[in-house]
Formats: sequence, C-alpha cells, structure tokens
Amino acid sequence: GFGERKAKAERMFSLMDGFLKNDPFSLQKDILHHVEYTVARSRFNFDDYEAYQALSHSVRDRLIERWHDTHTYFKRTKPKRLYFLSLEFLMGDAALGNGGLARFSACQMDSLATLDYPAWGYGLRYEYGLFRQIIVDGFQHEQPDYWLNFGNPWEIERIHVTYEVKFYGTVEDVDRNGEKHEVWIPGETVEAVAYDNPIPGYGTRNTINLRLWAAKPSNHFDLEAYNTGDYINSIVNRQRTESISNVLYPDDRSHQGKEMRLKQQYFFVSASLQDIIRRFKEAHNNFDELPEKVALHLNDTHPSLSIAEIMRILVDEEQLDWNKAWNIVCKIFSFTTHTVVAEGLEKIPTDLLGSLLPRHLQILYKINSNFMEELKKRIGLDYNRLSRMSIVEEGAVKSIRMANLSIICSHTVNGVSKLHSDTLKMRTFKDFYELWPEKFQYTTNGVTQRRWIVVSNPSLCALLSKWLGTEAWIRNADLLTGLRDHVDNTGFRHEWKMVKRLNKMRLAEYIETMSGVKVSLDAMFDVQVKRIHEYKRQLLNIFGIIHRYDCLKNMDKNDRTKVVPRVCIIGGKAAPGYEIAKKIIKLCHAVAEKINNDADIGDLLKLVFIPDYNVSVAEMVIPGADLSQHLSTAGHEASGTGSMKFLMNGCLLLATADGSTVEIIEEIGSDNLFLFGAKVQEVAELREKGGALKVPLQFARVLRMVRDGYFGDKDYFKSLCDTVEVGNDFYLLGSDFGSYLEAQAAADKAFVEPEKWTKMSILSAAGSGRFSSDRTIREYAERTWKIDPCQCPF
Ligand code: GL9
Repeated sequence: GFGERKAKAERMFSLMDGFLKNDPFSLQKDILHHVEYTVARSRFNFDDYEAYQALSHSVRDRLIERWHDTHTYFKRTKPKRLYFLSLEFLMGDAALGNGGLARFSACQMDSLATLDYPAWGYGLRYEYGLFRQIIVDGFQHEQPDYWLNFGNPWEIERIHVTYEVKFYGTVEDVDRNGEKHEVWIPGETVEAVAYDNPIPGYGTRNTINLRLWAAKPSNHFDLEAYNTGDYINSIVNRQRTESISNVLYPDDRSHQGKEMRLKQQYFFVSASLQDIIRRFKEAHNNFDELPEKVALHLNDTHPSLSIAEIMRILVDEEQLDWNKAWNIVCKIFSFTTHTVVAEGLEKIPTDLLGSLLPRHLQILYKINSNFMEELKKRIGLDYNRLSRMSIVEEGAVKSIRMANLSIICSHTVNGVSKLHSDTLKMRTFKDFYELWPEKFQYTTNGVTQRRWIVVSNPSLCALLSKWLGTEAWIRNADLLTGLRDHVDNTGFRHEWKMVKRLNKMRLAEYIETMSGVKVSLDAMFDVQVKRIHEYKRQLLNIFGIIHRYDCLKNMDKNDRTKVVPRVCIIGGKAAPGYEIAKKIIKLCHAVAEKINNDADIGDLLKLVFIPDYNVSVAEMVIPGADLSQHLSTAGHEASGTGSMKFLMNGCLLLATADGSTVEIIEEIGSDNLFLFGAKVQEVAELREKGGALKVPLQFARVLRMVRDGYFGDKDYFKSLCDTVEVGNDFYLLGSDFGSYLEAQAAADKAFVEPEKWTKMSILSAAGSGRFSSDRTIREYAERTWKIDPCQCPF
C-alpha cells in the first residue's frame, strides 16, 4: 500500500542522505572519490585527463539521479510520450551527425528537456562519428573519428536492455485459426544494446534520455557452422555483424542506396520500436490507446521504415486486423522533411529491400495498393498523378519512395521554415498538398541559447543578464527584445563592443595557432562556416574575396587607407565523394596563400580556412564574428540554423532571402542586415534565360583569373570554373554577383560607423528570440505531437 511505499522511500532517502549535493565542497569530495575508485589513481597523483574523468563521473552521478527521478515520475503519471527518431545527433564531443539536421536534433533535445516534455530521443551509437577534416597542401583529407578511444563517461551502457534485430530470410504462409497468414522467417540475427545519454534540462530537475543503439553479435549461434568445424569463420562472421553501427555515412543530402545504410536504418528502427512497444505494453493490455500515449516523430525519411515495421509488429506479431492496425498507425506518426529538391529524397531499390527485409517489402506494397485504390476514388484515373504519388517508383531501378510513404502515413508533414513549407506545397509535394492540405504545416527551426550563448559566449551571457536585469532569458528567449530599450544607451553599447572585442581576441588566437596567420582585431571578422555545397555558394564568397583583392591591387596607395580591413574566415567539410566541393576548399587555400603573402596587402585583407569545422570550433568562431554570410541560391536552403546562432551573438548577417532568413527579416527588420540576390520567385526565370543571362564584368574577370592560373593549379580548377560559366551556372553566381558586391559595400560602409554597427548588432540579438529551439519545440508539442509538460517534482 501507499503507507508502506512511503515508509520505504523515507528509509531509502535517509540512507542516501538526500540528493547529491551541488555545493563546491561536496563536489570536491566526489571528484576525489572518483579519482581513487573509478579512475583508480591515487588522490595524490593524477593528471589532467584523469581529473576530467573524475569530474565527469561526479556530474554523471547527479545526472543519473535526476534521470531516475524523472523516469519514475513519467512512469507514475503516464503522460503521452514523444519518441524522437533520428539517425543523427550532433551533440558536440560526439559527432554523430553531418550538419544542420543533426545539430538541430541536438538543440531540440535540449529544449525538450528544459521545457519538461516527456520525450525520448532514439539514435545510433556510431563508433566512428563524422570524419575529421585535415588539410594537406590545401586539399581535404578525411580521418576516422574514433571518439570512443578514451572512453565516454557521459553514457550509461545498459547491457540488459538488448533486442534482437533480424535480417534476410523468407516469408512463409502459416495457418492461424484456419486463416492464411504471412510471416517472416529471418535469416540473420543481430543484437542491439542500449546506451543511454542523459539530457538535463536547464532550471528543472527533468533529465530526459537519448538512447543510442550499438550492434553486437547475437548469442544465437549458427549451430551448423560450429558443428561443421568452421569455428574460425563463424567467429569472423559474428564480428561482421558488429559493423552495422560502426560508421556514420558522411554524405549530407544524397542517398546512395547502399545495403549497409539500409541495414543501419532498419537496425535502428527495429530496436527502437521494440523498446517503445515494450514500454507501452507494461502499462496497457491492448493497442487502442496507442495514439493517446505515443507520438512517433520521423526526423526526415531516414527512420521511415518504422511505418512498415510497426505494421508488421501489429499485424504479424500482435495479430491485429490490418485495417485496425493501419488506423492506429496513421494517428501516431509525424514527419519533418529537411530537404527542398525532389532529387534529394530517399529511395530504396526494391530488390535491395526485398532481400534484406522481404516481409517489409510486402507490407509496403500492400500499403501502396490500398492507397492507390483510395486515391483512384478521390482523383479518378489520372495515371500520371497516380504514378507520381505512388510509394513505388517504376523505372530502370524500381524503388520505394520514402517521402511518399512518410507523407501518406503521417498525420502532419512539417517544413522547417515558412518558405520551405511553401516550396513543399507548391512544388515538391504539390500532389499530396492538394489531396491533404491540412496535413501540411511548418515549424521554423531554432537553436538553443543555452549552448549558443550561455556556454559558448559567457561574456555576452553576463552582459545580457545584467542589462535585462534577469537570467530568465535563458529559459525564455523572447525576453531578449528587452535589449531594444537600451540600444541608445552609450554605456551599454560600449560594454557590448567590449564583449565582441574579447571574443575576437579569443578567435584571433585560435586562428594564429591553427594557421599561423596573425590578424588585426580592428578588421571586420567576416565568417562563412557550414558544410561545403555548391548551393551554399562558398564560391561566391571566394570570388568576392578575389574581387576585393584585385581592387586593392589596382588601387592608389592613398585610397587603400579608406578600405575597411577584413579577415575572411571560411570553414566546413566536403562530403568525401563530392569533387566540386573539394575543389572549392582547395581554391580557398590557393587564394589565401596568394593574398596572405602579399606584402602590398598587409592587414587590409586576410583569408583563413579553419580546418575541421565542428561544434567546438563553432563555439569559438560564432561569438567572434562581426559579419556572417548565408549565400544559398534562393529556394535551396530549407531553413539554415547557423544564421540563428550568429544572430543571437550579435553578428550581422549578409544573406539571400532564403529559408529562415525571410523570417529573420520579419523579426529584426531589413535595415539590420545586408540582403542581396535573386528572390525565390525570380530564380526559375533566371535559369531559363541561361546563356542570355547578364553577368557583371567583374565576375567574368575573376573567373578569368582563376581559369588563367593566377592562383595556380589551372587544370585542377577548370571543372570548378565550368560550373559557373554563363549558360551552365545553375546556382546563379554570375547573376547574383553584382548585388552581392553591393551588399558587401553596404557592410563596409556600416562598419566604419561603429555606433551604427553596434546598434545593428544589438538589434540582431534582440530579435533572435523567435529562433530559440524552445519556441520550435513548444509549437511542435502543442500543434503536432499534442504532448504536455510533465515536470518531475522536488
Ligand atoms: C538540412 C537543411 O539543408 C538545412 O537548411 C536545415 O536548416 C537543416 C535542419 O532542418 O536540415 N537538411 C539536410 O539534409 N541538411 C541540413 O542541414 N544537411 C546536413 O545535415 C548536413
């Protein structure tokens, strides 16, 4: 009874001596304890790394305690839970993701915990995270990131939370109460082990879980192989199964139809759903309540095999009637798509799927044929439209369209910005929008101010709290608008400038150690950091720099004194197989080599490529930037989240009207950023003009310089130059160049008026509140997931 439980709890509590304490003395005691008993070094003799280990174990203990309390509370109160399914999480030290999509997942976990939502994240524990980029002679080389080498104190290995995941095999008919049923007889079994990563909320005891799966060989031995004496080969085969969760695929936005990638996806989906269903069944004895208790979120199409898997579980294992199962399933999934172009959407060849997951392929066919029947009733026999909307793509390689599957089965389809969502409705998924307009929503992305201000910019953090008179903005970023009240206060502006200067100093030191280039703190720090992609137009930036260099060279010595000095900083990784992106990196180095060693130029212009751009580097670079560039051809960047981090840190944006920038303008006003380039509705027309397009002379001149070998490696850069030649310039660098240079000139002009610049900087940060992932998560929770906060008491 209750009294008994209470007495037991009290006794436990007295034994525990209450919760772990957070005062310095208690922490010191704990750290020493862990030095001796966890790290197994003497308290009188340990090095820095061992001190770090002991410290992290002391923090970890506190996280575990909160984790337990939170989950006990969730279990007791039985709220509807959100399961956030993502193949990528870019947490920081653990680089288990590629770029924006993965970092956004990490920011969302932070907000889910902080806002007390009963949520779990599920992902894969890749042993090799995103490759490390090293630059040799200006070329990118990839090195493995074996991040687990020195152990990972932030995870908890759950050796008892394991599930079998099956692959291959055949589908056979079985008789069940006189009815014929299909069941899967799998051929290979792999075991999934859970690794839990506690995610603490800020200003709450709630600590949620990010559960990552690792593969290990199953204990189900292949008896035959062992008996036939092929012992060694059996062991080797067993070890091969471990490789499923070994390595993260480093290609953003392109799918390759590789078997291992499909295996990873199913491995992830199967383990996560077994875990979720087990938890649901602990508290319920039928599935009617599933939609009231469980929300499953598909972070892009990567986990969309979940749909087929849950149908298989409900129909084949739980023996629900197909229609009943389908009705339940259609109420639990929501889906966010992070891409723009139809070519970027995931497709799985049916022969690959059929061999790896034969039963799932059957299920997908059945889902599709039911959908096609329903569709014919709604739209008639419009065969073109039917074939566009089909889950199955006929053609040279018959394949499954994961986006169509996700849309059909989800109650909500989310875009990541207003502009992106319009593109989805009008272009990419037009057919579906016309069928189900109510399914289509947008929830603009956001980033967490806890990491992107509090952790990475402590001086700004202190300044904000001082002038806002409260730390409440850390949980409520809308309060940042309060900065507008102080924008005319010279004392405030002075402190604001000092903070920026301090961060520039920190960044300058980093640049010097990384690249040996000494930079002037009086120069404008101009930054473009993100994955290297043609559509993000790092090449436009480099061409702008070449143009600036060319102008300086041709300028009268006296006129040079009027030029605003710049430190141009570029960073980002290219997908290993993306040749053009790799050439952009090489060109950046070639141009830097020339400019930085030109005594004529001195501090007026510097170009540095920061190698191995990652979360830690971002924490250093973003607070130190004066200007940041977001140059995607309008209509190509679904949202963009880097810009939001710069904005929060009082960095001015130079950007196209693409993705979330459109909404940033709504918040800060077009006077407070440097906008340029073709608008999204102009892009198609410009492309049609092709060879007849007008391109400024300066662009032609810069292109000629690169072509003629002014920066060396003439032959190597030829194919790169070809991509922007008139008539072939898909991303419209040429036609946007004039407008780009004007925006750059406007930035220079503003920079020489420090008071004006500082005001723009303050107003940027003041308008960044909407781009907190707290707002994003609250919108998702209320509109899409329909979940309520569930705050653990104490
Ligand atoms: C992306 C989009 O390209 C970005 O515009 C968007 O901000 C993020 C998050 O929604 O998602 N989609 C995508 O595949 N990537 C994105 O950054 N790429 C990587 O994650 C590398």
